[in-house]
Amino acid sequence: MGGFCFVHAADLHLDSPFASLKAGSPRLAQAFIDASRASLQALAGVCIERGADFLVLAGDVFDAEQQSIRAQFELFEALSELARQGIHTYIAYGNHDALSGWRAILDWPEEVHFFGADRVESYPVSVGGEVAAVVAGISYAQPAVVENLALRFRKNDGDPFTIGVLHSNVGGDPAHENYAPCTLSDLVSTGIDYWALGHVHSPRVLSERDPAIIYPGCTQGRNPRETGPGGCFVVHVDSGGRVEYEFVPVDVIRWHVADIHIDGMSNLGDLVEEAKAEIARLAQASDGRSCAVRFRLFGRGPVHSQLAEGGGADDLVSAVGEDIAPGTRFDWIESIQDFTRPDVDRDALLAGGSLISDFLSLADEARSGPGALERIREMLAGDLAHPRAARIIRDMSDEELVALVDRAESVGIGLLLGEEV
Ligand SMILES: [Mn+2]
Repeated sequence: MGGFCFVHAADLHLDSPFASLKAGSPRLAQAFIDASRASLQALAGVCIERGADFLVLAGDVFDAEQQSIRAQFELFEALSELARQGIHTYIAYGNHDALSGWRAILDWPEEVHFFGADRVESYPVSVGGEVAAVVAGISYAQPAVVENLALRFRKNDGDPFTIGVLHSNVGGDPAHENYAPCTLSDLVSTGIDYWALGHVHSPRVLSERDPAIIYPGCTQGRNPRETGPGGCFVVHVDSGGRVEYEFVPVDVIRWHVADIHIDGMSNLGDLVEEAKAEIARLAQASDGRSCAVRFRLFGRGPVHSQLAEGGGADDLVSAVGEDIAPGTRFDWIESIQDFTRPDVDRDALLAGGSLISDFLSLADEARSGPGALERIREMLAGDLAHPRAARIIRDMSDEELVALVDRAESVGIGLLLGEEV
């Protein structure tokens, strides 16, 4: 068997509607739609430049079961170009693009292979006239697959190097829907040599080798929860079956969440300056890509009340960010979230023995650990009649809940001191 190279990507979500962005600015939404197409083209470019023999896409290529015509043609164009270069593509569908959905294009190049949903299908891959590998995979028939599909895979003695393509929640990650759930040992026990997974939206290597088990993450982040580089894995397999791989970014707009502490700042000008400096750092770290940034403000000082008087933190967005011009690089501020606290001597208030000191002790207790935070979470969620609002509280991380307690403390101090907050 000769050596070969392939590229592994997943969760392209090509026809994401960016509905929440559209409401703010149609130009911004267009910039993100352009970015999803450009990152697909960059992915195809990586396949060609790295001399890949084939491309593997592990589900959620499309965002919607009823895939948009635009996105289908973009994929058709990109994969047809790869086909002309002799590069085959193997696609398994996931929860967002299950086979039950509608398809506009039926006549794909013969180099593009879609896995069915009835059973694990295997394609032999020839390199230099010899079968170098087998690509095995299965698609979702319906969006919500609860079966452990990993158990259907099997590499037999004497089979060549085998790549398993599957959209799956491995190890019951609570941050993702629990579709086609399986365990790490389910994957290992199949004998498959490389697991090309999809579903988790950040790059994650679950097992380095024997077998390699990898989530490549999404190719282009869509919201502030999808921060950091989006890209694919370029995988080299040598003639002895030894695997080497490298993460290669293909994202066009990169998401960041940046925290700024106002302690020691005397006015809003300092804050704007710091935010601009932070954007410059993020832009540098993003290698010339456009940046979408969410700022979170923390700390205590005079800037807190200036923010309130000045119309709130969101008023700063235009002072810090810039307009989006189509086709050019930009730094866009998604939001500025204010978790700052009033400029008071908290230690003196806590020691004061008044109602305020009792209030501050309660706030300290609320932040004292996961158990205390869980009680707060349940109390808040239980008080909310609207099920969706209750779910938002229940889904909050400990960090977000602490930020909420900080904010409540800040408002409480202001009210107890008779300040306008
Ligand atoms: Mn996905």
